[in-house]
Amino acid sequence: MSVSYDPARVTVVDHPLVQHKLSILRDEKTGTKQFRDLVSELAVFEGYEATRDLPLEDVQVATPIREATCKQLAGRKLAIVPILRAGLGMVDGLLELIPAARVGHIGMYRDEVTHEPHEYYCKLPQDVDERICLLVDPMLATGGSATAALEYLRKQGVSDIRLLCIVAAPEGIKAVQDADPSVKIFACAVDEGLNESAYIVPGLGDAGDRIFGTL
Ligand code: U5P
Repeated sequence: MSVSYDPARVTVVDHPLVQHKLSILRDEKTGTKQFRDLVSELAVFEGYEATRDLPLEDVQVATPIREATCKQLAGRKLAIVPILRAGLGMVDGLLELIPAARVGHIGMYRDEVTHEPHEYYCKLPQDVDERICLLVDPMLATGGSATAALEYLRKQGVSDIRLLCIVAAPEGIKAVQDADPSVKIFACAVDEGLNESAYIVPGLGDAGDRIFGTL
């Protein structure tokens, strides 16, 4: 059964370099160190797309040649919010891109029987409601964790949230879109769907285990 979601609210970052790196990431033979590096690299590409619409303002710069009117970022600051534990793998890449961003953490674990998400730890920047939040988790499977994290951030007053995942399942995209009509979703690939254990097919397995070598 195919799941329909609104493709207009999903950006698939399908740059050739992204597709190439993602193929290596999916390969079961790829080891922990390379997997971790690739997750970080893919986060940079996603961060680049997810920040494409940040507002700019003029700034005067004295180059060695003359004065010039240049651009700098204006407006709201950013927060990177990984969903623990796999989301941590995307933080370093995003911080390379946006060094001034603050980092908040949301801990969700998934009940192995019911697949329901449970929140066990949350620590966010104090002014999170004034920031654009990049909520990150490499895998958007059922969407349970992302939906719960989004709900939590909305309760803290965050208005602009961009969900960055590497691989998404249509089921997860639909669940997130149904629960939160204004979130923007970014993914490197939208896969076929979920298996009976709520893993993404073909996916890449358990992202947290592959990032941290706990297989
Ligand atoms: N997850 C994976 N691989 C999958 C499916 C899920 O690693 O194929 C993990 C991710 O770590 C993510 C969570 O944090 O499960 C998302 O699951 P869900 O709440 O979207 O179902």
